Amino acid sequence: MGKIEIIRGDITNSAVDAIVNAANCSLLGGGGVDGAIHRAAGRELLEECRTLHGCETGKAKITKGYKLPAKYVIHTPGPIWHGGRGGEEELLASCYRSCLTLASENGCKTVDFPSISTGVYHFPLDRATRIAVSTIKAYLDGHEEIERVRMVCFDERTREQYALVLSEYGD
Ligand code: AR6
Repeated sequence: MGKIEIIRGDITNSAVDAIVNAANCSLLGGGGVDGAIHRAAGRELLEECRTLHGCETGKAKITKGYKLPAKYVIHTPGPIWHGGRGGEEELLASCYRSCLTLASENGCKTVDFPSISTGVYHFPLDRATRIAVSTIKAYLDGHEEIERVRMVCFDERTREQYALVLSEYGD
């Protein structure tokens, strides 16, 4: 209970054990939160990412945080929304589970997520928020090692939607 928090902010300012990057399968940077994370972390992040040889949608890979206040960056390519019949919902849930599993394996107690896939990848926000909150909650139930997970929302519409969904759980 109460281990999930919703805040409005820029995830590049998060001083936590791990921040999550809504990446693409190349892991070589892009726009949105991915571009912001690479700019703030510096060139060494891109150099480490080049050694990872990409990542499949729904999976995740971890790097150091370099110039970021966060110790690690967990990179996950979310699904591109194509109408929902291509397994997008299960792939989005898999992103959250894969990131949290890597966080646990690397001793991370505090993890901050952006709203994966709801920007350039156009996943409908109402569906994405429900998948994010339910998947994080289910993971935390069996994993006491993670002390706090925050959804860091860049805009007010996104913050309001996550807050609404979390309130439906009574949190
Ligand atoms: N901190 C927190 N959230 C942010 C920040 C930030 N600094 N900047 C943007 N957001 P998006 P996607 C929010 O498009 O839909 C990239 O080019 C943003 O407002 O960044 O998963 C990648 O390389 C939105 O709510 O990610 C991929 O090609 C959320 O982060 C592609 O975009 C996600 O928006 C991934 O698309």
